[in-house]
Amino acid sequence: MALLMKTDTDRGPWWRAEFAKTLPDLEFRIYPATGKIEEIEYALVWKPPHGLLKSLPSLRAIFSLGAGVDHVFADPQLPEGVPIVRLVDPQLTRQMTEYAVLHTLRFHRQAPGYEAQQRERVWRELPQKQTAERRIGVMGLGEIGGAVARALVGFGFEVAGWTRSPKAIDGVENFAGRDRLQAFLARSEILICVLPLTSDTIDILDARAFAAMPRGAFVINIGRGRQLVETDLLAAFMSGQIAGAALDVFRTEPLPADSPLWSHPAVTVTPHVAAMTDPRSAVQQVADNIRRIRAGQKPINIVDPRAGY
Ligand code: NDP
Ligand code: OXD
Repeated sequence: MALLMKTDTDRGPWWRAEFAKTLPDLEFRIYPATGKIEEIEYALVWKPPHGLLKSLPSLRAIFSLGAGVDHVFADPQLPEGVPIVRLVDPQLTRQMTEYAVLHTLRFHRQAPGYEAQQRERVWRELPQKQTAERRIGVMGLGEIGGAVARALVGFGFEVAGWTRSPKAIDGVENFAGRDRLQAFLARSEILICVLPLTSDTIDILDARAFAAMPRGAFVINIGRGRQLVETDLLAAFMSGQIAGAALDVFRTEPLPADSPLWSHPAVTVTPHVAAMTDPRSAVQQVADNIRRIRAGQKPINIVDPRAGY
C-alpha cells in the first residue's frame, strides 16, 4: 500500500528519505508518478489538483502538508467520508512564533523609524513605550496563535486574542465572536493575523477593520493572503491610519512583480516562509496518524469540513 505526495517544492525526495526511516514498509510516491491508483491509501498534499483526491478509490486519509487546509477545501470534488488532517507540528509552531515575535519587536522598538533615520544620517531618539503599555492583538488563538500570544505575554506585552469560541489563556484577554471584533481591533496597536482562511475570515482585514484600530497601528499577516484587502491597506498607509505591515502571505502568490507592496516603504514582504514545513519533525505527525489508522483508530487533528479549519 502506498502514500502519494503532491508538493509544490523540491522537498519530495527529502520526505521520501524521512518516511523510509520512519515507516519503511510504506511505498512513497510523488505526484504525478501515481502508479496504480488503487494502491494509494494516503495522500500528503499541498494544493492538490482538483479531482485528484476523488480519483483515488482506496484513500483512507488526506494529510495537509501545512497547518492550513484551505488549499484542500479549494477542490470542489473532494471524496466524501475521507478525513482531512491538518499538520500540527511543534517545529512549525515555533517558526511561526519566531516570525510574529520578530516583527512585533521590530514595530514596538521602532526599527523601521530608526532605519529611515539611518538612511538620512539622523541621530534622534524616538518616543518608546514599555511593553506593558503596548497592546497586541492576535487573531486566532489556536495551535499557532495560542503559542504566539503566550510568547508575547512572556515579553510583558498587553495581549488580547480574537477567536470564534471563548478561549482561556493566562495573561491573554479573550474577545470571542464577530460582535466582539470591533472592540478587539480598537485596542490593538499591533495586530497579528494567524487565522485559517474560511468563508468567515476572507477579506477580514479591510478598510473597516483598519479604521477601527488605533491611529498609527501595525499589521502582521501570517494567516492567508485572502484575509487582507491589499488595496485597503495601501489606502490606510496613505491616510496614516496604518503605519506599517509585515506580510508573509498574499492574495496572489508569488506576489506579482508589479505589486506596489514590493516597494512600499511601510511594508516588509516575505515569500510565505513564516514557517516552512520541515520533514524531519512533520513526518512524525503523519506517521503517527498512519499507525493509528492501521490500528483501527481515528487520526488526530482531523478538521471540521463545516467550519473549514
Ligand atoms: P487552529 O485551527 O489551531 O486555530 C485557528 C484559530 O482561529 C482558532 O483559535 C479559531 O477559533 C480561530 N478562528 C477560526 N475562524 C474564526 C472566526 N471566524 N472568527 C474568529 N476566530 C476564528 O489553526 P493553526 O493555529 O494551526 O493555524 C492557523 C493558520 O495559520 C492556518 O490555517 C494557516 O492559514 C496559517 N499558517 C500560515 C503559515 C505561514 O507560513 N504563513 C504556516 C502555518 C499556518 P476557535 O479557537 O474558537 O476555534
Ligand atoms: C501552512 C503554511 O499552512 O505553510 O502550514 O502556510
